[in-house]
Amino acid sequence: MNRIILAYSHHNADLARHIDQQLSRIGIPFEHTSERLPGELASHIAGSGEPALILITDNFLKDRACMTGMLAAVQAIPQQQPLLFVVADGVNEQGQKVETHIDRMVNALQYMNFWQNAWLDISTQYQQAEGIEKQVFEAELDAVRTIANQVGDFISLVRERGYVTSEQLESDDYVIFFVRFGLSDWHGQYRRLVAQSVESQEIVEPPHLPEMPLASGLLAPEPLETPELTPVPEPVAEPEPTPIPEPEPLADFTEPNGQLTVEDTPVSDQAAEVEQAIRDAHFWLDKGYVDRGLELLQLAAEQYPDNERLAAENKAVRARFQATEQPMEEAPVDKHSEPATDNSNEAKSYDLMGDMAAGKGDYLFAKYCWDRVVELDQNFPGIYRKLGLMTSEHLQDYRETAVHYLNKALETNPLDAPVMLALAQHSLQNGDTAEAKTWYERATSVDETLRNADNDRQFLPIQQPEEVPISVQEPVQTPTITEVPAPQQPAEEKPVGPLVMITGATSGIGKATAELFARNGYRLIITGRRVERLIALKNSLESEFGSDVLLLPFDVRDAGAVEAALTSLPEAFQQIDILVNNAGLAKGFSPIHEGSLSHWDTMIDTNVKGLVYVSRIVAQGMVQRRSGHIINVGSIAGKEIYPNGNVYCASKAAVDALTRAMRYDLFTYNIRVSQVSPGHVEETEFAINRFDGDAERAKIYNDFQPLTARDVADAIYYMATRPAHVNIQDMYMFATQQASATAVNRSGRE
Ligand code: NDP
Ligand code: 8X3
Repeated sequence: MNRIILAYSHHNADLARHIDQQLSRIGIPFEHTSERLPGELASHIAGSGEPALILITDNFLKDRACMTGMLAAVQAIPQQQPLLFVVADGVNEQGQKVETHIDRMVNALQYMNFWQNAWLDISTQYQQAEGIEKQVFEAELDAVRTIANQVGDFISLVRERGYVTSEQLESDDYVIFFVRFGLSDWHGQYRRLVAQSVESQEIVEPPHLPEMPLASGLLAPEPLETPELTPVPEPVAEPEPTPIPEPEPLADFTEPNGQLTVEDTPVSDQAAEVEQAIRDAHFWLDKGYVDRGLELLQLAAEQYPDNERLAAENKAVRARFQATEQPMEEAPVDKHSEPATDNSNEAKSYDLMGDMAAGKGDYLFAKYCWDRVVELDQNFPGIYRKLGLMTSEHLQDYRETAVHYLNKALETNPLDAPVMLALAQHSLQNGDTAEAKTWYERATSVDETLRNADNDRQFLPIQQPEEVPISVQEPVQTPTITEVPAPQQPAEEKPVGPLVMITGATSGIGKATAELFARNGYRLIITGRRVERLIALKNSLESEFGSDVLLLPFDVRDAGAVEAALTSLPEAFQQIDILVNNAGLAKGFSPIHEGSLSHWDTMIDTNVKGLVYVSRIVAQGMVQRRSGHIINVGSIAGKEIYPNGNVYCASKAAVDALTRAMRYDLFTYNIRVSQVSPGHVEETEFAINRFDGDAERAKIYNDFQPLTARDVADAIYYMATRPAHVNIQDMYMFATQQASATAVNRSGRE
């Protein structure tokens, strides 16, 4: 039979020997390999074509010799080739146990930081070195940077391919091992052998193992020596034969894709992980890296949304740190925290690291480094500009982020022509030629040298050929044939339109509604949590329709934030004529006994409480002025229920009831209250949010034509533009192919 490569860091040789001793009882032949020179371990694993068991420990993940080339080596192992990752405790220099965790991506962060710090150490030496020594350090920097870049991906890969902990490996007499390496039939024998050797303390002959199931095309193994048996004590008097229980049928540990199934985290493990996450977060918070600490808590909260300890900690930490009103990145002034100069040195090092990475064309890593600079010092000179220009040019997948950086750069220098030119390019890529033209003109008004034929062709819309006047022989009172369009009113003379505020304007129905009102001359307050989206929408509404737009980012669930935003509006935006309560969402699709508390809280807090927090304040001004219109975005889910819709339906039923109740409260003040209740609507992020980002499950509109966001915007606009004496109570609307919440004609788009 073949061998199995047993790969590990030399620090963990004891554990490797232990596994070997246990399994070699039935002749499993392991070939041990641990790191020597950087990359050797990786090339051994990749080049052998043998099944492999890799011990992932803290030592392994922090060892340059182990990690060099490891990502590529594991990527090169074909899916069908047996591979088992075993995550086990590492050891420190004092021989004490060091736990290894990779079950959350937060854990990967720890290793990414480890390697970045290693990089920083070497970069300090590099800066001081000269001549040949400098070259040596440069090579070192490259190698360490590559690992820093890859360690996160490596951990993701291990998680994707499946792993077990060392305890899981040993449980039930190594059943997972036998299953993973295609030796299920032999587990019973192994079990009997273990039982016998425990009972009788006798040497038991190992059974003959079959050929290992290897991927086809792999080399035949060398003949193997019979493995040595574990030395056993002197034979003792023959014991009573004990009946050996028949092995139970093996559990199926493999999923269709061949990955190991690791069971849901048991409650006790969860508690330990939660404690670890809280400790990690405090580590950063105490050092003054508030945003990183909060991020760790947030990630943990996403993983364990129902964990009360975590929720309480999250709340307490946020209250403590966010109440200081310091910028998130600012370190609290604390005599234990690192002095400010440390931050600025670290920022400089990351900046340098980013420069080097960009110089070598490693743009993702450059972005990562410069993002860290921003984290350390938002005012680091030129950092947003560098990020914006580099991301625009080289990282197509980060276009929205690039626009955010560029806008931040303009905050520091509003006359930065190359930045404006880059924004023009983005507008063009978004299909917004009018906006592209505006940016181009702004850029060239600052720096004329940017104007050239290529740029003109790109950014200036093709001039329509002027109409050639028809020369008429007898030019007398001929009636005009073509209708002359009404002269455009110059922008500054445009009448000030009514003011409409739309919550949740960053996507879907809210965004379409904002565009429709802007197109028709309304002034707008657009709200939502995603600031970059609001900036982009404001820019496009301003350049396309010359609209007057105020962006007002806040979370509707946060009563304090709602109040703060709405009671400090600039004077020109204080008199809201129309409020469209649109912000809302569905989370989850489970029967009541399986629903998630956090999903329910999110829906009730957003769809119901958020709507009333906003309405309460806006309605106060309307009541004073005795005019206004509130339009709530309800849903057919508020009119009828459907299986698994429970809390979402309830929240929209609440919107339905509130619309009618608000009407009673407000009609004597001459205020209109309406609702739109749509069925399925596409061009929204509704489904992807409901299914927590699962794009497959979110494909619910493929086989019929639902309403579009614009259809709902039309309905809202229609209600808003009826004569003042008309109050449309509700528009209950479906796509033609949908007759009720559950009756959808999914026979294809008509
Ligand atoms: P989208 O997900 O595209 O839009 C939801 C909007 O709500 C986003 O702009 C989002 O902004 C905002 N929002 C969500 N949570 C908050 C929050 N806590 N604070 C502030 N804003 C928030 O979906 P839709 O356009 O479909 O959804 C709009 C409304 O339409 C919702 O009320 C939904 O229930 C309703 N609806 C949707 C239907 C559909 O099939 N799509 C059908 C019937 C009704 P950000 O994330 O930036 O904060
Ligand atoms: C959204 C429509 O049917 O998914 O409110 O609930 S539905």
